[in-house]
Amino acid sequence: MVVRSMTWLRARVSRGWLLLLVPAAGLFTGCNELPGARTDPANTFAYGGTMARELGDLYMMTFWWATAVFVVTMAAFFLALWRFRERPGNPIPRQVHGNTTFEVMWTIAPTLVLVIVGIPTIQKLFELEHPPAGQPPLEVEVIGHQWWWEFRYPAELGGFVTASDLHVPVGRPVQLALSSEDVVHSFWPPRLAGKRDVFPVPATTPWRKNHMWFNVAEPGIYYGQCAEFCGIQHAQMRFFVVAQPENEFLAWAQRQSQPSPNASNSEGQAAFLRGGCVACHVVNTSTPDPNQKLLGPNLAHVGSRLSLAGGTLENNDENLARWLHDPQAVKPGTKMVLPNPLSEEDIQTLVRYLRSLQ
Ligand code: HEC
Ligand SMILES: [Cu+2]
Repeated sequence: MVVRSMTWLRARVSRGWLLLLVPAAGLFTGCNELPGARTDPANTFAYGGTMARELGDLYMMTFWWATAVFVVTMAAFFLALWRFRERPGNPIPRQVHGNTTFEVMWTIAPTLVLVIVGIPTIQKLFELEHPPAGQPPLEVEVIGHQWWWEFRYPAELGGFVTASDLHVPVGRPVQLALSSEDVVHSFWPPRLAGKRDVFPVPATTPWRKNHMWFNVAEPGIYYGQCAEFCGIQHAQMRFFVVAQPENEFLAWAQRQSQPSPNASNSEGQAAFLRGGCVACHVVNTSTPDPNQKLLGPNLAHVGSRLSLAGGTLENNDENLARWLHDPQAVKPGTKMVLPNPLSEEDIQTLVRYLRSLQ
């Protein structure tokens, strides 16, 4: 079998057409306008802002150097295969093992390539460490939980808390401080920035808090995902960056910082108490006490969110009822464990109540 395929390969190689495949393969893999390039929400080449573009440029620069190395090496390889192929009566070619000139050449050449790729990479690392000066960034605390993301907005905006939806103003840099409430996660908005590991940060090691910044050029919804395997529902630990014009963003922040008009609905509150939801949730727009560790998202404006349970479900009445009926069936392993199953009536009351928290 092996012998047969070697004969097959040799027959083709000697025709030389394999040489053509090499640059062709390079062109195809380097192409960033493949079908769907602009619509795939996780396409890192559909740059959403400055950070994404800078990282993309760096990647493409490395990619083209790697392609050049590949083409040159493969060309030399196939040339040697062809030039020194076995022919009847040919003597064994002169052996160049231990040739000093070659040894020096193939030590210097890769070193040069590494230096050429390395210098701009390290330069960029330092340059991209901080958001561009000039505009004060929006600072948001990001907290990873198994399996949802929490976002805490700064005191100037009201110090409110959201889950899964990270609203940001278009054009302004966003500076995130990342920490985890449990295991190691990784924050990744593919069209906006790279991945950043998110560690548990005890008070004794505050330097473990990681940071990330990006800006968004166009209004829209940008998909995000936890990129570190963090347990059974790792894949359902998503988020959405909702980029809005500054005035819309400020109006949204204003609404989030005030209690929803329906928050004090007594029927809803009673069902919330009866269901034991208060063990893990608050419906609260005031700045959270950093020492208060809640297992579940703050539900103050849950009705206004795009999704439920870390992007598992679209946020609508039907899905919320499904979630309250049996969270474990929707997202097996979720930390939302109800003390008692809810009555059909309480589910309906809670759906009405929570969905009205806009
Ligand atoms: C043992 C803790 C716990 C209890 C009790 C609990 N929850 Fe949860 N809840 C969670 C956790 C954890 C999540 C996040 C689940 C995930 O995405 O994996 C969650 C998510 C939710 C969400 C989705 C919120 C969002 O922004 O994605 C809603 C709505 C919700 N719970 C409502 C309730 C209601 C109503 C009750 C009471 C009947 C309740 N929960 C009881 C822990 C709890
Ligand atoms: Cu995670």
